[in-house]
Amino acid sequence: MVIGSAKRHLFRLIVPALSNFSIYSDIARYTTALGPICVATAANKLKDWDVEVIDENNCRGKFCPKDRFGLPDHPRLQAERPADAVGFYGSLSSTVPRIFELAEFYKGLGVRTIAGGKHVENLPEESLANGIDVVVLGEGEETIKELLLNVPLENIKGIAFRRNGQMIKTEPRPLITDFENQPIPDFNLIRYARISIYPVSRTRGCDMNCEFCAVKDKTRCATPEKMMSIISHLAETRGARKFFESSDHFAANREETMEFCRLLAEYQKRKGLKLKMTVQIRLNDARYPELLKAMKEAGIINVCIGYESPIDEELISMRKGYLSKDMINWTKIFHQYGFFIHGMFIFGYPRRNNNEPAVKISLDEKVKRFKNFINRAKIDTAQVLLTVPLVGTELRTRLEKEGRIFPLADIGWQYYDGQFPLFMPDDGVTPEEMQNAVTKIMSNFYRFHHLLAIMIHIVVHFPIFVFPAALTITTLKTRYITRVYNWWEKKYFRNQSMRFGGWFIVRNWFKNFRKDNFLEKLNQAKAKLNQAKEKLSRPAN
Ligand code: B12
Ligand code: SF4
Repeated sequence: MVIGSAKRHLFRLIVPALSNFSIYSDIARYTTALGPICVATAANKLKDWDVEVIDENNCRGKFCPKDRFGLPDHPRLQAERPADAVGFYGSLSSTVPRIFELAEFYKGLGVRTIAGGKHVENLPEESLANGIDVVVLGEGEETIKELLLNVPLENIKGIAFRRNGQMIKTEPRPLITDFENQPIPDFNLIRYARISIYPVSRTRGCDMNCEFCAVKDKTRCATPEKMMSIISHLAETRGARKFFESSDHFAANREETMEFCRLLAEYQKRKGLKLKMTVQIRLNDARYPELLKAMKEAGIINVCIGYESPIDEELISMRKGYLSKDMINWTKIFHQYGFFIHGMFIFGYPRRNNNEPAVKISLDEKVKRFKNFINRAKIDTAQVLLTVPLVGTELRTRLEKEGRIFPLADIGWQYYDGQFPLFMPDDGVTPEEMQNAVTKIMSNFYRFHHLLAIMIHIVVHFPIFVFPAALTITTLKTRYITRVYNWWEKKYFRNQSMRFGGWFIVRNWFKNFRKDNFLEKLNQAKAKLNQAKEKLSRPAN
């Protein structure tokens, strides 16, 4: 569609709803995805365009029209404020069916549809066959401006589109390296959302090369000062107090990371603010005490660490870059600095053939090793997910070659969230057994009895609050009671309440799982794989 009139235009950027199964739905109600905000901010600089972001996972209040599933009602949105172009955040495979559903709707109205993000850029032909006009390959800040300005498609770098039934991919767009000139992400563009956890990011890309990961670009970093200007802007204009640093590796470029931490600590002191930040970091960063100290002083309290597995054969297959021998020690170091650790694990990683171990590890033994490790390392909160053969990864290519991935016609993208078996496991283990193993580990970690532990702590520790409460009442200074409460909360309440909350999430997941016909689909998928295998092994006549 060509947009040539003089009227102002509307670009609507949609963050698609997570599936019913997602264990992230709760947290998604308080935050949003950073990429679409960056793209929307760039588009909003165009003279004739207005921009809005609709995050389907965080649509609150009475003004957002909702359909019978509680999702934004797009026909009504479009009637209220017709968009001339619609963009989709397509990084998470599990949300792709929702994108295609919406894309077909908007395209049917003649609205131009654009999508970007890790899934769609790795499989552009699929999107182009499902209602998307243009797929943006890589970073979208510059590309979106050219698209909305109607630059001829063949002259726009980093896109894929169809012409005469053929897919055309243009020359790759160079990666952004100059973050100084990037505008501050404008969270005012998101409509209907309530944000209490602000996503920010100082670095993009990662120099590691894990086999299962879709992040392939080399690391690039904004300066500590630039990052600080984003944080102070959000703190002062939007009252932001909690941040999620979504860089793949927070400590990439350690010196600059420490400098950023120093600036952050100094800023909070100067402004009398207490900011909370969660970061994603590598476990072996425990080797740098000066880094951990700087992070701690900056108010970083939660670290998300991709442990992946306590089993060496699996770590080698993944190319994680370290083995299990130091994992407990490194974890202890993070704990000594007072960090809460959210440990992220991948269960059932398929071995690479060239790495065949002498002794195969049984499924029960694997479950035991994961549980033992999580207990011994005293991981505060854990996420154990099944292996996901993500598009654009070497893992997917390897499993495809081995004919092990379940056909998408049966096990579709909506199941690509780490909670469903997506390929035939190693060593004759069934996919059902694999899924049960993970739910067993998760149910063992997140239990109802954590509520009892909380109640016991309240009763037992009640006396320690009496004196500070009396001091607070007599002096009218809250610091006495807050100090004791903060200490108690950290030591006795936080983890227990998270684990009790996790019990609800796991319970909910089971409820949704029972309503779904995944197991039937799995049977069909297995049968198809077996047929294909038999066909291959039959001698040609
Ligand atoms: C933060 C994060 C999360 C957060 C928040 C997710 C969110 N809503 O953003 C949380 C913790 C919830 C999360 C959860 C999961 N995540 Co995650 N996550 C990330 C991470 C580390 C950073 C995302 C980010 O902020 N990037 C920075 C921004 C600036 O870049 P961007 O998002 O890529 O956006 C740019 C371009 O893609 C493009 N673009 C994007 N959208 C659009 C739209 C338009 C119209 C245009 C023009 C351009 C455009 O322009 C943007 C600006 O340059 C990415 C890794 C990564 N580097 O992307 C993984 C990543 C997205 N997650 C991934 C996965 C697999 C998951 C999980 C399944 C858990 C897991 N196994 O790791 C769950 C998903 C749960 C579910 N139900 O499906 C994969 C997704 C791959 C895939 N095909 O699905 C990634 C790529 C990491 C990986 N291991 O490969 N994740
Ligand atoms: S899993 Fe983490 S360390 Fe490995 S390549 Fe991806 S972002 Fe980098």
